Amino acid sequence: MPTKPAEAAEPTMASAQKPVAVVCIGMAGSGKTTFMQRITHYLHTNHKVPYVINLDPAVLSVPFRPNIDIRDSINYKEVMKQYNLGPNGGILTSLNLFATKIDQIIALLEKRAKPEPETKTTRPQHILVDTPGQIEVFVWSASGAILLESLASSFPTVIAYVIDTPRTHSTSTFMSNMLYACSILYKTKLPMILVFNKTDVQDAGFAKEWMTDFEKFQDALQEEERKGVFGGEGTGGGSGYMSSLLNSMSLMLDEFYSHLSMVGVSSMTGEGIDEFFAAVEEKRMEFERDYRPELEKRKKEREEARANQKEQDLTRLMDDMKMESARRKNMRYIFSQEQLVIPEGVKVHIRSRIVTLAGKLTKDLSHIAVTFSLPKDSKGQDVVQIEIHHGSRKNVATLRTVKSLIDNLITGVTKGYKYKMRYVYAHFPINVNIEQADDRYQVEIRNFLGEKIVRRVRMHEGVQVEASKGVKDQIELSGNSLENVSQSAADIQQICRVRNKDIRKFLDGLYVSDRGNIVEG
Ligand SMILES: Nc1nc2c(ncn2[C@@H]2O[C@H](COP(=O)(O)OP(=O)(O)OP(=O)(O)O)[C@@H](O)[C@H]2O)c(=O)[nH]1
Ligand SMILES: [Mg+2]
Repeated sequence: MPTKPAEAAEPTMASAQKPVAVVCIGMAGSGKTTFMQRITHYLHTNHKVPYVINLDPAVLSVPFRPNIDIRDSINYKEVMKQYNLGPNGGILTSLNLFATKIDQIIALLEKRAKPEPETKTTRPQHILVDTPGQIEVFVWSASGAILLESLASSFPTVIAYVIDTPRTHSTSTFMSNMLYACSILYKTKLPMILVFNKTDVQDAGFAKEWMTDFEKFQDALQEEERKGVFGGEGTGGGSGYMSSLLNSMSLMLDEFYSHLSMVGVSSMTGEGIDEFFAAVEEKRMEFERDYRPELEKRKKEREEARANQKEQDLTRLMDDMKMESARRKNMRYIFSQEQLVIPEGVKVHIRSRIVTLAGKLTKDLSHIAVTFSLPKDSKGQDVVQIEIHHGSRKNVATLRTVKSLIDNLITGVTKGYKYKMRYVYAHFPINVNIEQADDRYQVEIRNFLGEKIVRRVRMHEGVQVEASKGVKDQIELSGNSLENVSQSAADIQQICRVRNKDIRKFLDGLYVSDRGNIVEG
C-alpha cells in the first residue's frame, strides 16, 4: 500500500503529473456508486484527496461527497416534467444539458490540477467520475462522448468497467457483459480496467480463467449445456446454437482481452482496491504512451478539417458575393430562346413583330425587343421561335410572356374563348337584351336594382353574345381573342357595380361564372 513516506520520496514526479481521471461505467446495479465510495474512502485514508464528480442525475443520495454534482445544476424530475419524458429520457436529457457546460467543468478541473504551493491546497491526483446506471444512456449518447472526450483531451483518462460478479457467473451473462465492455473500449478508445465487483459474494477467479484460458471457457460452456441452461429438452439441452455462438464469440474476444487489465474487488470489504490502483497507474502510463499521441493526432486532424471547412465556406461566400455583384451590375445572358409548337392547320404570320394568326387574330408585339422566326423543330413540326440576344434578366423574362401571349392566340383560333356570366339579384329581376349594332354586339341591362336607366355595353371586336340555352339568367360571351372576350365580360360586370350601398348586402349584378373554351376538351 503506498503510504505517506513513499509519496514524499518522489515529490517532483508527483507534482509533474496531471491527475488521472477514472470514469466508472457499468450495468445498472453493478455497484458503481458503492465502488466509488470505496475508492474515495481509500484515497482519503491514504491522504490523496480525490476530486469527485457525480454524473448520475437520478441518484437519491450519494454515499460520498462529490465536488461537482450534476444534481446541483440540473433537476432531473423537473426535466422529466418539462420535456414530458420517461426516466431514461430524463437522464439522457439531463446529461445533454450538463454536457453544454463541459468547458466550464474542464476549466475548473484544470485550475484545481495546477500546483498552487502558495494556497497550500493539495492538488488531487485522481478525478473520480460516477455515471448513471443506464449504461447505454451514457455510452451511446452524444453527451457521454463529449464528456469523455473533453476529459481525455485534458487528463489521462481510464475507464473502470464495473461488473456484478455474482450475476456474471454463467457463460452467457459473462459473454454479454464482455461484449458491452468491448464495444465501449472500441468506441471510447480509452484504456480500460475490468473491475469484477462483489467478490465477497462470488470469487472472480473463474472470470480470470475464462479470459486467459480459452479451454476453460469451453469446459464451462459444455457443462452448462449438459445441465440444460440454454433451454430445450433432454440431455445436451437446447439446439446447440447458443453454445456455438458463445464459443465463436469467445474466440473473437481473445484479442480484446489482451488489451485489458482485470481486478477482482469487493466494494463492501475493500478487498482488491490496492490492486485496482496499481492497475490505474499502469493504465495511466499506457494512456501517456499509446493513447495520448493517438488523441493528439485525432485532435489535429479535427482542427485541420475544421480549418479546411472554414476555407471552403469562405471561398463559397466570396463566389456568392461575386455572383451577386455581377447580377447587380446587370449581368447579360448571351442568348436565350423559347419555342412554341404551332398546331396543324394554324397559319402564323409574323412581320415586324406583329403576329397574325389564321388571318384574323393580330397581336402587336413591336414594343418588345425579341426576334421571331418560324423554323421547324427536330421532329419536323412548325414552331414559333422567340430569341433574345444579350438580354438582361428582365428582358429574358419577357420571353415567356411573349410565348404565353402567342399561345393564347393559338388557343383563340383553335378552341376559342367562352365566358359565362350569371345574373344575380335578390329582389328586382335583371333583364338583359342582346342587340347587334353595326358589326358589334351590344348588351342592354334593365331593371338593375329596379332602376329605370338602361345600361348599355358595347362588346369588343369579334365578341359574340347569346343567352344560354336551357339555363335561366345566364349569357355567354365567345370569341377568338382572349383579351377582347375577357375585357367585354369585365365591362359588363363593371357597369352593374352597386354604388353607395353596402356591397356585402347588395350582391346584385352580372358576374363571370365560368371561363372556358368554345370547343371543349
Ligand atoms: N455484497 C456486495 N454488494 C455490493 C457490493 N457493491 C455493491 N453492492 C450492492 O449492490 C447494490 C447496487 O449498488 P450501487 O452502488 O447502487 O450500484 P450502481 O451501479 O451505482 O447502481 P446504479 O447507479 O443504480 O446503476 C447495492 O445494494 C449495494 O449494496 C459488493 O462489493 N459486495
Ligand atoms: Mg449509482
